[in-house]
Amino acid sequence: MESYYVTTPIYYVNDEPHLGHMYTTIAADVLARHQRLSGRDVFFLTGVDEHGQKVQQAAEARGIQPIELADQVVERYQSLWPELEISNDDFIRTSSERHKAGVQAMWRRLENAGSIYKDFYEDWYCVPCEAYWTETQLKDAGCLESGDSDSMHCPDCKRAVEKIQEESYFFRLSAFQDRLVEHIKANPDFIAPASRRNEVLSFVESGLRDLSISRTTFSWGVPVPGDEKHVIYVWIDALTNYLSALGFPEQEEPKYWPADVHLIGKDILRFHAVYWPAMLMAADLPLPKRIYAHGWWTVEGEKMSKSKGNALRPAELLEQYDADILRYFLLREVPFGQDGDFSFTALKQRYNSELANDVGNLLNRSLSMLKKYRGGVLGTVAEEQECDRALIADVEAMQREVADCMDRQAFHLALDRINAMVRHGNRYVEDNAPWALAKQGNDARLDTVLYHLVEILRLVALQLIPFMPGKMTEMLSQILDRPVQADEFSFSADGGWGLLEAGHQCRKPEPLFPRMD
Ligand code: ME8
Repeated sequence: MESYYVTTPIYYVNDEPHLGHMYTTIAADVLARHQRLSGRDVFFLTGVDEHGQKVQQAAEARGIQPIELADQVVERYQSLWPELEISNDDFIRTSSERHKAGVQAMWRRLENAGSIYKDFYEDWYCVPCEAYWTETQLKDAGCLESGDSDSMHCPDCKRAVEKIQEESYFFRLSAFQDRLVEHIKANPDFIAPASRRNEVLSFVESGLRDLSISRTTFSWGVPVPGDEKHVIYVWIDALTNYLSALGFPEQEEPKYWPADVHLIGKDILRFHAVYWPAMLMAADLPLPKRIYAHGWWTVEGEKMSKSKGNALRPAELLEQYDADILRYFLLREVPFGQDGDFSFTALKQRYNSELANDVGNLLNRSLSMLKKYRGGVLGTVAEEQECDRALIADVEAMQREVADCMDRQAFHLALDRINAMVRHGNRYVEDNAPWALAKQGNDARLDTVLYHLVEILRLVALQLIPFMPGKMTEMLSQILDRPVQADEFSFSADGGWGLLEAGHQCRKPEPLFPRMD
């Protein structure tokens, strides 16, 4: 069986999960579920990033040990994911022994390859981003507050950077510049979307400097093997999670490696698309097939921030909305890769027009008519007309096109395509007017039309399972008249047209997406 490995970033434990973390994880879950339905052997990984100066400082501010803070926040993530129907196969913590072993083995491999040397780092550091900046980079980016080089800020997060001066190990990043450029050029799908690929390419082409990869002025991290006063740079530590979770270094060539896709936000593109591939090249390990950097959410037009107190907390959202509705909205509202704005008005509009009026209505009216005119029992299909054949052709085209969209992580287009199918279904109802057929006593045609409607609904629900696993199992239970599990289906076994048999009983419909006022 072909394997498929999808990852999310591992989230920092300095703060609680919010809408942004939820977004990437839902997107990864939708991919994982779609690939499982496609018959792939999927490994879906998420987890938390516990080390580094930022987490240490957050713990100090609360007067607790970093591991205590990590334990508290990990609990938040681990209880949230099931509520959002996240079907991850593993959850990695960077404080775990299996991970530390992976990081130290990675260090040794880089060292043995001659890619690490000791020197002195004297430049700037952004703690919130856990990123190094040179004075020249900061000046070029206009990041001087008050024109005084003692008060610089980070070009990415705009917060104050600090000057550090300490002995440090360095990774020979500069040695990989040409190979990186070559790899990115030779593999157009390696970094997505295309705008991000161009951004990375010009960053790499403008010249890479060696990277400081250890710190000595705090201790919360994985010690450098053989020189324990240094802790390994938190990004070297964190990126290695994608391998340590698979059993590296015990597994030299872990089963699911290389990853099919690392889903990340655009904020951490450089770490994933420059540092990580260079590390893997140095360690002589295969590179991930794809890195997809999605866009940034604002809330009601504003940047989410602690100080504004507007960071949307998943627990509060879940009190108001079903997980499936949130999953649908987040992936439908914004083309994956672009920035987006979360607004409650937009959520309600999309819900009412696409879920209540379109899918919900098609389900409800079809099963109601089946119940009313046929006691809920499907009849045999008489001779098919042109409009019936067009409907079937459209379903088959939808299945192919959705698969293609999902291979490109174009979630919004996949949903758009499924919705077009649903609208076709609703037009088919209007065009064939089953109520008139019933009145005329045209049983043969009535049975044919009702059969086509129920088959459409079944095949639409199958495509929507990855997006709304809860609602779609309810929908399929109504159609199949039995309790079902989201993971019992597959596209190959269940995706064909005409699998429902004459005589099959459907349930009386229960509203799946009642209108929101
Ligand atoms: O960066 N919009 O962790 P982190 C969209 N530990 N996505 C958002 C978002 C927003 N407003 N806010 C956060 C780290 N995200 C590192 C990663 S990986 C080896 C180490 C999502 O807790 C998005 O996926 O800061 C972003 O990349 C990630 O959360 C950053 O999470």
